[in-house]
Amino acid sequence: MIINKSEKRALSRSAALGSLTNYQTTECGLVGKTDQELFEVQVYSASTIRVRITQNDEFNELKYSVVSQAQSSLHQIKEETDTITVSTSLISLEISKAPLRFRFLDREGNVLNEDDTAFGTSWQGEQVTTYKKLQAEEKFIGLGEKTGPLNKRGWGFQNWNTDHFGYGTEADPIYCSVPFYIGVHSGRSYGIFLNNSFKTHFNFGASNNRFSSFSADAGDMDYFFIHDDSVTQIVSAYSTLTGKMTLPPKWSLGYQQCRYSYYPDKEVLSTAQNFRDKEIPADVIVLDIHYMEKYKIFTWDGERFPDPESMILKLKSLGFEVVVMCDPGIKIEKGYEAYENGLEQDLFIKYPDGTNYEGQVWPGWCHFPDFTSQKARDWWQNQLKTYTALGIEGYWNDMNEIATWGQTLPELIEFDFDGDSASTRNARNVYGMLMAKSTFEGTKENLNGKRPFNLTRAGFAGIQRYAAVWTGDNVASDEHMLLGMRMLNSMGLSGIPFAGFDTGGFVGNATEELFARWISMGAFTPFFRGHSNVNTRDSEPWAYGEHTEEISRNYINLRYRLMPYLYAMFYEASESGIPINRSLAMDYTHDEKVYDQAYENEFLFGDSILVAPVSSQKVIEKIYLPEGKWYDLFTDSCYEGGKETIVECPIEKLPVFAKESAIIPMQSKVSTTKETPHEQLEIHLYNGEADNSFVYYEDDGTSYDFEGGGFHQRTMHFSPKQKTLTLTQTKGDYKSVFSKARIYFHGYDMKELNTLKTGQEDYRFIHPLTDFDPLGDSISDYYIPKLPYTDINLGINEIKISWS
Ligand code: NBV
Repeated sequence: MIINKSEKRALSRSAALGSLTNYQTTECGLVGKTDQELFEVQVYSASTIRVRITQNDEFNELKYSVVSQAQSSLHQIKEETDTITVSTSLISLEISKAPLRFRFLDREGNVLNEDDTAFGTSWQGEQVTTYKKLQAEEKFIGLGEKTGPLNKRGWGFQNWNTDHFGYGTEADPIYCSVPFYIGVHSGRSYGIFLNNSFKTHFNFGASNNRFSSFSADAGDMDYFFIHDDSVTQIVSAYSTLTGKMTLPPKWSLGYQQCRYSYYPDKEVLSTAQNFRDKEIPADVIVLDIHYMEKYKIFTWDGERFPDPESMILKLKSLGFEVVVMCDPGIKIEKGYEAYENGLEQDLFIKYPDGTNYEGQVWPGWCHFPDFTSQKARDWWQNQLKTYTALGIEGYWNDMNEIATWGQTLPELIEFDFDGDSASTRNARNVYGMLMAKSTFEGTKENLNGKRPFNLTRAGFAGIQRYAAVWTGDNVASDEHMLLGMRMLNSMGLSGIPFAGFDTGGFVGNATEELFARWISMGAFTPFFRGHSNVNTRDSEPWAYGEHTEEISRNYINLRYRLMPYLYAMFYEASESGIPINRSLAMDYTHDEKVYDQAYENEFLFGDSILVAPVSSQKVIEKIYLPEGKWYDLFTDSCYEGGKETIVECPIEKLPVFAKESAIIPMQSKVSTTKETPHEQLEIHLYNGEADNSFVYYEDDGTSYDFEGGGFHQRTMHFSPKQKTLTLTQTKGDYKSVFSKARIYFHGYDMKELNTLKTGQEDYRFIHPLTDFDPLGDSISDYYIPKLPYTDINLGINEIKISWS
């Protein structure tokens, strides 16, 4: 009996992509057909090729993630009997004709990634999956905000934005979905971004030893394949595809203090005042849901906050900015302005019969604005004026998965999807991102040229264009603290540079040691905020006793002193997409040790500082330093890398190292990012063999003037062979706050630098905790003895320092 193809499909449980019937070349690639499917290959850049396959007559185009365009004249096409090859200068995509399968090779002809020959791309009902042959020793990293290990080989994940209070260290899915991962094998790497907002599934050789796969519950198979020489370049190419973070206000890089919730206004003010009295730097106080009247967004609780305007002014005079909680649920209540107005303008999400959906959340039964429509986004912007008019410049988008009691937003709810109409099935994963977009673009417009700070819990690929992302309701435990580090590193690998966690843990109570360790690590994360749940113990830096307070002060001070370095890293991230927190898998991709569960949490904070997260229980720990020389940031002891090393890590001392040849600009102590530091910039130069460059960047930190040239930029170049440090002529017309610099030489023999001065004082990155230090006499180990230095005047012209 002969069974034709459609009968076969009906009978079989899974049907794979058929054979090529015809194709034609296009400007950017080619488009072709099989009996039942339509497919297209488009070149986006030498490193990025898109493949899409559909069983429909045309492709559907998801509007929300990809911001770049396919390019012509970057590729060549060659047809042979069994194959068609589309190649760029970096990738060859070999397409076999019968059956239609895709194989990606590098320019030397090595296989990077190939379809499983039998399954290729297959359908089971509406669900579409692409199966890729597992390569020998293949590792999988990235995939955004995911729990589990750094190397996700053997694990499976789903993307379906979900509110997950106190999620477990292996829970999945949680709040934010980024369907982008990086595969590593045979000394090479590649990235795959699945451009589909339905619920998606990733299998990295979980429960099988044959394939890795990625699926979407419906819609097209639409993926971008990225390959370049390094993981860093792949992440950068992904950020070209899905967009870059714009520079946030500098104050948002300072320490942010949050609590669910500070109220009344007196408590808010006294918390802010405490930071100043205790000389602990901070920039932000966050107002969680209790500032609202009965949790109704755009209102204030009149008893707790009778005069928000004057409270905000007082906070500003103390050097604090305010961030306010924004929940999407609009309470159904007669007379409530946002409700009445939203109803009138008909902008809430709906059931198919046209009635507005009602879901229960903090304020009670609510409607939800349809952020997938321009009309609702405009409305939201207008509503936000109530905050911007008060001088509020920081916004926090929460519960935007959408979270409702019961956590099961019905799948039949309808969304505008910017004119394309969609149901919960394809709108849920992008809803949070579009709320964040609306808040960001709206407040940016309302603030007339000032940069808003925007934070979100839910997001999708591209969220970095609109908001920082934090990892939601984590738990006060050592495992969660270390998991948090891995999650931020994974988010960095997935295009989200501005990421953070609730320092100290949200659910449950931290111990003194846990808080101390967590805040030390938090100082080395892009978004640095302490936060904790209602009904937990107080969790400010001073709430855990004097010793922990001192440790907190030390590391927060260090964070502020590192601001010139950190701000330059933010600038770099906004330009190239390279994250601030970099898993060691970025720079040391093919070093097996990096994936070892004992070392997988380690990361580089910017170019040159390595942080080894350690639990709060440990006073001594084995860490791994990759190849090269590493200097203990606090003692200057030099370690040879490429091996495991035992280090002391009493609770006062987090293992932090400067990389050889590092150039680390720092400033004097300040209590907020707004305070002008001492006019003398510190430039810390570490001895090493490799040449190194650092792009120094400064601007006013608050406006968008940098877009029109209002910045100050110069490259610092260190040549160990020539024994020179060169500061190029400056670019841009912003005047630096630093008129002088002192260059400190680390790891140099004093004699070698006899042309320079010898330090008169001991140089310290952190303050020794004299009264408390358990190491007693060995305290001197925790600061650097004497450093040679030289002073220079900074101007706009090139400066060259040389030593003999
Ligand atoms: O607004 C209250 C909390 C907030 O503090 C937390 O950071 C969010 O992740 N919010 C969730 C709502 C409910 C938490 C149980």
